Amino acid sequence: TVLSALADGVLTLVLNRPDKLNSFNEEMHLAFRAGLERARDDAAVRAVLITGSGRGFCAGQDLGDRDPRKGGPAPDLGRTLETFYNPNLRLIRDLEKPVVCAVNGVAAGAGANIALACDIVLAAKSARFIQAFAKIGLVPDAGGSWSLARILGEPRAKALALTAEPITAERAADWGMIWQALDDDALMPEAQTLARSLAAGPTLGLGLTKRLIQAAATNSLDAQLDMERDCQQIAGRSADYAEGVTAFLEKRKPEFRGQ
Ligand code: LHQ
Repeated sequence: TVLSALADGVLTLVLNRPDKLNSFNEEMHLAFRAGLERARDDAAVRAVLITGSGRGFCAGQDLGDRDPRKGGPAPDLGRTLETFYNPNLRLIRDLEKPVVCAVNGVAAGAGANIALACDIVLAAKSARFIQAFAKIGLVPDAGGSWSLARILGEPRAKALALTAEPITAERAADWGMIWQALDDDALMPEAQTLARSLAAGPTLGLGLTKRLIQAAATNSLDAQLDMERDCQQIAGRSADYAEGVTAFLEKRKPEFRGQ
């Protein structure tokens, strides 16, 4: 349910249930988690690229999994989030390596919010982002209530979440929800080039950069200045910093090893 391949330091994870628009069932949650854990644990992985197979990116939870017409007690969705979604969201955010998301088609519900949790999001112009939850009586999850409010502010976050209206990739880019909307056939080549170039970068420094920018949301300037000091101290001792400066002085391209 998730295709995984490592090449040029990029671990590509492809959500792969195309006939269900790559919606999540338990098996796909666990396969996605295994991919993200590999990204964390395998030093050969220096960037991650997440995308979907077929015409969709991800339609959120597989709604066929819990058919209310079959009767039985109401499901405990809090438990579903705690068991399946939240660990994966935390793995993406805590990973000290860049995560690129190539949104190749519709991203709905938790599928949209998993995309928004990634570090650099590219989307095909034909893709749509839908906070589908309101249509089925749920609340935004997979970090969406947090990321939308933070990225967009209350007016747009509330309108998207309360109406479940789709927005285009171009509008998402205009609003700062994603980095770029690209022509459909340019999406994967551009995403791969970006992921490869990040994977060839100073991984330790990039990981610390991600940590700093994420911490800024809750830090005071004072706390952030302290954190920058501490991170720069670590970065300054890295082999990649020495290589970066040496390459600059020698007027050549640096060869970073990610250390
Ligand atoms: C699907 C799905 C789907 C199953 C398309 N499930 N089959 C967390 C905690 C626990 C539980 C609940 O949820 C959550 C978080 C969430 O993510 S809640 C939000 C769940 N997602 C949605 O509500 C989106 C449902 N899907 C749609 O609204 C549409 O499919 C969209 C707008 C994404 C795409 O529309 P179309 O391009 O018109 O495609 P389609 O609707 O024809 O879908 C194609 C096929 O994929 C179709 O199957 P079929 O056998 O008829 O060809 C759909 O039934 C299936 N599919 N989403 N979430």
